[in-house]
Amino acid sequence: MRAITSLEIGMQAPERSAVADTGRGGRILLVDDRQSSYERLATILAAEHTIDVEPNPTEALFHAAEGNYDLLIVSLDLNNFDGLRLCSQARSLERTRHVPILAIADPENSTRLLRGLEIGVNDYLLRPIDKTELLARARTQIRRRRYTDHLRDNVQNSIEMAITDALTGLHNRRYMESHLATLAEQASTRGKPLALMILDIDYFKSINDNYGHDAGDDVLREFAVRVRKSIRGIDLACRYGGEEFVIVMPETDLHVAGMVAERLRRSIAGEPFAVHKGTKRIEVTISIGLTTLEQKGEAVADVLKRADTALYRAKHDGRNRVVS
Ligand code: GH3
Ligand code: MG
Ligand code: MG
Ligand code: MG
Repeated sequence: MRAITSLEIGMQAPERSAVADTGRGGRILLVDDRQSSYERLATILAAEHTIDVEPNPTEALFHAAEGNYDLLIVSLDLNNFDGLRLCSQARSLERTRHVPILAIADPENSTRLLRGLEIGVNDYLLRPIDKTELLARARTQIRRRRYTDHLRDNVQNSIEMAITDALTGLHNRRYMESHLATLAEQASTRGKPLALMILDIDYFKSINDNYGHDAGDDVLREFAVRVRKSIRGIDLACRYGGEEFVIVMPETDLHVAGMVAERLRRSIAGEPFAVHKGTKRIEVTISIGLTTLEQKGEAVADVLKRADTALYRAKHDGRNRVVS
């Protein structure tokens, strides 16, 4: 076997992940317009991967973006087309940005390879291609691709967990507090109204006491489902405390917010909640304290306090009602 001719650049080698990944079973797009070349490469790679061949470089980018590939192998010796341009386009497109590229070139094109490395080609091979080396390099890139995807997913999950309430799937209090100030500021600068309501389940403690904590959890989950159905995409709903929720409604005045609150109250009181896997149904009501941003630049703490005072009155006046 001849000496390995190419360098590896790009990210640091991934740490060994918990589940060993062989780098096999990848999806590869091979962009090469020389039949003798791509037939041989495809045959070699097909032993370990699923491989699509695209001889037309102008079509290749489209396929690369649509195909969810683990690796692009691009010949830089294409007829009438600059394989490097394809590589750089793949690097700039959102859908292909993270897909590794393995370039293949004739030895006389090796200066173009250097240019390729500069624009983000991850690895390269010079012709004639050694079978073992091609397979090894493809596996390495595919492993790395999967590992970085896995890291990216983990980061995404951590972010979501940090802002989401695990029981209900609504936003948590921390997220609401960090966003409420922004929403209030936007409302102030745009001269738009902003409504805020605090919702509290009535006698929730007795639901727990009478039917058990699991039944209480079922009620909280179902409550969140009904809340989601009653609000718009731009509204912000969060679990503020145990059985207390906050909904923030941008561009909504007191009159409209009052109708939303009333509809929500009825959607809770009007349909009993199934608990214990549907074997039991219990009546639930909520009380709602509603307010709006009163003046430009008003502190959000004051808005929350006013909603809380209204909620207190709703409780005091007999529960299962909206007070503003
Ligand atoms: P009120 O009508 O005045 O709001 O009465 P309440 O019983 O709803 O109010 P209280 O604040 O006394 O009780 C709230 C209860 O919510 C107490 C607590 O154990 C329960 N709780 C808080 N978080 C959870 C949870 O995640 N799951 C369950 N099942 N119960 C919870
Ligand atoms: Mg209470
Ligand atoms: Mg309560
Ligand atoms: Mg409460």
